[in-house]
Amino acid sequence: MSNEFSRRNFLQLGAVTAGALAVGQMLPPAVARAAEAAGMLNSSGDGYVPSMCEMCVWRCGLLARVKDGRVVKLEGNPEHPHSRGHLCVRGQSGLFNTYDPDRVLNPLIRVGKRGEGRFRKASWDEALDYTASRMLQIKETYGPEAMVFSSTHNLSQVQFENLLYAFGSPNYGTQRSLCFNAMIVANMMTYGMEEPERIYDEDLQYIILTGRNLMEAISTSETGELSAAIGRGVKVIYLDPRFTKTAAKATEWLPIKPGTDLAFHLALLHVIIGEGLYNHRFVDSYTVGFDELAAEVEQYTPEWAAPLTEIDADTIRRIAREFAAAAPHALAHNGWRTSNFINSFQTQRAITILNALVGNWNVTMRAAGGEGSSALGSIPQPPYPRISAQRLDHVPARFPVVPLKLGVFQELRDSILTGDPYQAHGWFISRQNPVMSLPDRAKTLQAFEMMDFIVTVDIIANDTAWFSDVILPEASYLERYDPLLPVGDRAYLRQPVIEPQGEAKSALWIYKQLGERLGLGDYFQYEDEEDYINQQLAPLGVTVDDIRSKGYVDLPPGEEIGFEWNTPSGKIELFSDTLARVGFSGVPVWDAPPEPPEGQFYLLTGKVGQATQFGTQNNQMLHKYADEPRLWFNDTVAEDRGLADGDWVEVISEVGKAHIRLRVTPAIRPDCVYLTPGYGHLSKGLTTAFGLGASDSALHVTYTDPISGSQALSQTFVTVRKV
Ligand SMILES: Nc1nc2c(c(=O)[nH]1)N[C@H]1C(S)=C(S)[C@@H](COP(=O)(O)OP(=O)(O)OC[C@H]3O[C@@H](n4cnc5c(=O)[nH]c(N)nc54)[C@H](O)[C@@H]3O)O[C@H]1N2
Ligand SMILES: Nc1nc2c(c(=O)[nH]1)N[C@H]1C(S)=C(S)[C@@H](COP(=O)(O)OP(=O)(O)OC[C@H]3O[C@@H](n4cnc5c(=O)[nH]c(N)nc54)[C@H](O)[C@@H]3O)O[C@H]1N2
Ligand code: SF4
Ligand SMILES: [Mo]
Repeated sequence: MSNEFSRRNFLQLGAVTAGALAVGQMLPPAVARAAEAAGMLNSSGDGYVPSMCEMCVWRCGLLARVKDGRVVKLEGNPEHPHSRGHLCVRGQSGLFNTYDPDRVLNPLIRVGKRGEGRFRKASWDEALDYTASRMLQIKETYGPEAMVFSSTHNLSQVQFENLLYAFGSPNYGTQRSLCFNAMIVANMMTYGMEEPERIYDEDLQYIILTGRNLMEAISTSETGELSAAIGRGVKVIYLDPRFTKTAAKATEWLPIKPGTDLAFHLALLHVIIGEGLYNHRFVDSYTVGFDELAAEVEQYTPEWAAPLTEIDADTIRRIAREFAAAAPHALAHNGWRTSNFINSFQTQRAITILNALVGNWNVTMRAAGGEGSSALGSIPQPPYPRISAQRLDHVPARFPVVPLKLGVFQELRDSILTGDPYQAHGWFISRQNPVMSLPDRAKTLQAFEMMDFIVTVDIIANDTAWFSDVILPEASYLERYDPLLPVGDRAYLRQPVIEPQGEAKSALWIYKQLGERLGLGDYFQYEDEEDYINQQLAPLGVTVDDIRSKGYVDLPPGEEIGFEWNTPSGKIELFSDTLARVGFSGVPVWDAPPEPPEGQFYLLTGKVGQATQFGTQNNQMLHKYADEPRLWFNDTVAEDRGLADGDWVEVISEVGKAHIRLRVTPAIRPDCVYLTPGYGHLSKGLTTAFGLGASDSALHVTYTDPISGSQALSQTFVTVRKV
């Protein structure tokens, strides 16, 4: 990364505070005791230990090479279906997260003002006693619902949820509404299941990727499958207003106008139905509502969609015919982070229905195989207290078809500010950086201001921890155990490759200790992490010591259960009565997204291969690989406006400003700009990342799809001016 960002000044500034946070760097390494006892490491700490990556939520299997008690290399475990012997660049860099000089290695209690970054070290006893007493104070004064909990998907989340449900709060914010609510709710309404499994087999011929940038927004196994498919000559149609690395590998890149993917897919449905190209047998046997769908899409001709999408009608018609001809060996990909516009649910519905119409089911898609988790033991616990308080995210009251599990996190944040239907007073956060990941950062910080107490569990002083009252340091994924992860017919183990540095502890330990102090000890009936895993393994007749060196245990084959569409009609619902009954259209309909006013641009976001979200920019190895974050700006527009590559500009939205340099490029539509997410950190405790780039979260206006509760990230419009 470029040094042009006078980082040095920031480093000096940050040194007092950030330096005080970390204490354990260069601690003498302690050989992981259990790995040594199992013979995987010798007494001087040399060997290999199998475990799982945690640099993103995909959790590939890894083999950690340990030398002199330090991790020196991470490799993909060939025995794990998510990695198949490979780790992506983030996975390979994971040891730099563990050995980050900015790691927080002691519990910290805030001493300065919020956001000032002044903390003092505390013992675990003090930090946990203090946290529990503040949480109990809030519970006694305002009720348990006044404590908000939030966390992003992780292996110990089951115990995080245990803590919050036992505490009695209905208020739980997860990344889901920031990420994939639209896709999940669309699949639920259509198929009665969350997400089908995609099959990239030898016969696959045709893929439509709608903003699914698999070459940069990586899931090692699926990215590998797509690469192999491309190698076999599979035709890939890729829709994205940006020319991404996936666009570069695709057969055709369609720089669609943002927010109009719905029009594109409605027109595909029009052609496929109008020309009778659908799979009649499949539609007759497995779907309901074909007539209603056909009546609705009759109006959505390719000629109608062309001016909206800026893709010509002949191209749309040709793609519809090619897709139908390739079916059932064709796949319309649902995408992952599908939260672009308030019409994202309708877009997702149109995509799911497209797959059903041509009968791709069981060929390129199948019901996600039930993981053999039911074969694992669970930890005994009493029933949870009944919760009568409404949820601050207004699910289900304002979002009748959003499952409780998904929720609407950005709405929860907004209700903290409005106090509707009641005022929240405390926030418990784990493995999440909502200060950066929620849209409109200033609003999130205002919500923090309303809090009497904030506690964050993290491995570094991320931006959220920086504004917290207590930071509880988790041991990194190479230093700890987590609950077993069932994938297919095996359950995989995360185990310590090295002993935790400093005073860092596993989340399993932290939640139990806190639970006991909150009077909820009965909900945490495990002695320690190994006992937890042994209780999970008990029905299989093995212990953690038996599975360490392989890193997994085989699960008994699950009972063959016939698959049924879990919808009210028991069929694929092209028309959904559930939607119609709560006042939404039962079939997908065109819903025009707002467009930027004259002179403004769509602000696009999107992952880069070298970073995960808002949590890895401080990793010193990834930092070396990362491009300097700049604002992508169309070359012809730049010329018109007299702007040049490298110019500093001010980007202004309705809610925030950013100061950033331009990357002038033909790789983006003239009406869009793009900013890499994950930069512009506020925490000076991140000495590598602080001072780099600008935050798109500070610019994002909060818009929510009224059906799925997904945030709408491409719906923010900005002006750009030279400074
Ligand atoms: N390296 C890396 N890999 C990751 C992650 C990471 O942080 N880093 N995160 C993981 C997670 S949590 C997720 S959810 C997935 C996300 O994976 P993807 O769903 O692929 O998501 P993004 O990269 O966020 O966005 C994809 C593209 O959408 C485009 N886009 C924006 N608006 C529109 C629009 O209106 N129409 C169309 N067609 N395209 C549009 C953007 O230009 C961007 O290139 O990636 C996962 N994999
Ligand atoms: N502007 C913008 N906003 C977005 C997106 C975008 O592309 N652009 N993407 C959206 C998407 S798809 C998602 S999924 C969300 C993600 O939103 P978040 O989940 O809030 O973001 P992350 O950066 O993944 O936060 C993970 C946090 O976990 C910490 N961490 C890492 N390892 C450990 C560990 O072992 N233990 C603990 N306790 N903590 C650990 C990291 O330091 C980091 O602070 O953001 C959404 N928001
Ligand atoms: S995709 Fe990369 S970062 Fe994510 S778990 Fe796999 S190796 Fe780790
Ligand atoms: Mo995500």
